[in-house]
Amino acid sequence: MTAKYIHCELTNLDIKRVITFGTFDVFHVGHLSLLERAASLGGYLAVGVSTDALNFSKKHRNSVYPQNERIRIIGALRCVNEVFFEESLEEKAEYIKQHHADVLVMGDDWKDKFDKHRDLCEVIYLDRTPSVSTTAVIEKIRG
Ligand code: C2G
Repeated sequence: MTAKYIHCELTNLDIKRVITFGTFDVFHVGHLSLLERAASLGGYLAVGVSTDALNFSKKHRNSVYPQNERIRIIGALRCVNEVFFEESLEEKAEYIKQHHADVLVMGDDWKDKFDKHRDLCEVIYLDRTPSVSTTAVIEKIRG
């Protein structure tokens, strides 16, 4: 079998594309568990990392790590295939289309919030890891 034939076969594989979004500030195992579980639902995971401006509008405080550091950390993960900046919560439909996503995955703290996108892709909410949060980590460091 020639290499070209093998390449052709691989490009024709129907790989399920997963997309998720988040700030991922002060990265912790709750974030990692979400991303690994999201990745396990398909063959390709694209992650929209919230810009500093979007994070501020969501959390009303600046992130500890700036956007360029947060996106670099997420992009280095074995379970992540692609990263991009999420500029707005309202652009989710565009991001889903741009990235040809078959599945949108979010933690269940967002349960029902993105059901309107079920016309574009499957929407799955995964259990949030209860024992850890960026806020708790920051408080712990502050002592
Ligand atoms: N998460 C989790 N367990 C935790 C903390 C976070 O499963 N202990 C999940 C969240 O549910 C979310 C993802 O990890 O799906 C990223 O969490 P955040 O960085 O807090 O992102 P968030 O502010 O929820 O931004 O467009 C959607 C937003 O950008 C999501």
